[in-house]
Amino acid sequence: MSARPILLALLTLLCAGVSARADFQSCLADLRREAAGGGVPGGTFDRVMAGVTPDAKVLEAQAFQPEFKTPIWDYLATLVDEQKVREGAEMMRRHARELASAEARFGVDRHVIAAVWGVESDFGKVTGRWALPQALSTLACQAPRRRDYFRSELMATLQIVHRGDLAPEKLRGSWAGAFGQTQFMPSTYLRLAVDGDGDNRRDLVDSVADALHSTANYLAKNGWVTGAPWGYEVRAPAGYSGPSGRRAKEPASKWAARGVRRMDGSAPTGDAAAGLLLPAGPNGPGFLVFKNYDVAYSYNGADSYALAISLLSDRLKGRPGVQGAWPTPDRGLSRAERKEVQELLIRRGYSVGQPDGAIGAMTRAAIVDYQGRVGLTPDGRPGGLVLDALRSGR
Ligand SMILES: [Ca+2]
Repeated sequence: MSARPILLALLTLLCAGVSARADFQSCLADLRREAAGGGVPGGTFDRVMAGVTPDAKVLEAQAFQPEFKTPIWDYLATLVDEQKVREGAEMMRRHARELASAEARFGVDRHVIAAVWGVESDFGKVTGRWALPQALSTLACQAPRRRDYFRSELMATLQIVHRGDLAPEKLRGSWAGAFGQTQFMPSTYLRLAVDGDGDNRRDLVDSVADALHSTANYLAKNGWVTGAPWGYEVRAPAGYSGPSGRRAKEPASKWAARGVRRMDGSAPTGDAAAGLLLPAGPNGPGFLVFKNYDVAYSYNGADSYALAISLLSDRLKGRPGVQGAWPTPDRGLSRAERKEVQELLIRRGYSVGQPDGAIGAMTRAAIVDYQGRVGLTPDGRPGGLVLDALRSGR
């Protein structure tokens, strides 16, 4: 190959880079005009967006699709583990005053407020590392899909700063823009965040009172029924093939007629509308769920999520967790057990980084290799069978 085609190719690449940068600058100029139209002064825009460049990693995060869906038992085992229950109880003691005032003001059960806080941000400890102005402007200008959505979330972010609720350097969260101790999207923040500590500022990053009051407000605005339960665990009859799901609501007593029983063997009673949830099919645990379960669902649109909130709130009240067995021979692991898997892999010479209970690409690769060696299905999933094998010294 002569030098000429290579030079041409390089030149093309260079031009593409220059034109992408120019496109981004003109998109930013557009956003600046739109923000001004919404009352955000140019100076505020420039302060928030100072030094922002497009971030390819955000686009990678948007494109990433996990290879397999997390089974519900894995999801619940890590999210509602003993550590979360212990820390939740401690945080409820430490913030009893803020929780009591949020409960009194919005009529929402304090254990549910604490459960949302624990699941969303591990009680304020894990709130995301992406700079929102950078992530949202990249998505608003370059995402292959949903640009308009991210554009309006960026506008909301600018409003939050403009109104004096937060300083620009506090705007850190998930790649998609959820942030703070409640992991609100910026538009939700604008709509539903409230001041809980009386300083007239809505600070869901550093004020626990503001975060707890705002969570309670969110749940109240989505229809929380004061004093009502989320639901309870039940057993469906063996081989049950009738209606199920959150939306198929019937009076609780009607489920009794279909053979559904509470865990103590008694029949469900009352005429409150309930859905029968069978998250792992008819051979796994079942739950009768009421309106307040739907309210938890509204926070994040998934049964796994709403169940985690509901079950954690039960555990924080001192009630037991799930009694029925999940239909799998390979149980899910808590964060402490996942950390143990990592430590035992390290002892066998694998490199998995710092053992922290968070399963990344390195740990997954190590598990695949180890599973292959001991004759387990090499799927990279950290489950009970892998832990048992490691503990037994294989
Ligand atoms: Ca405040």
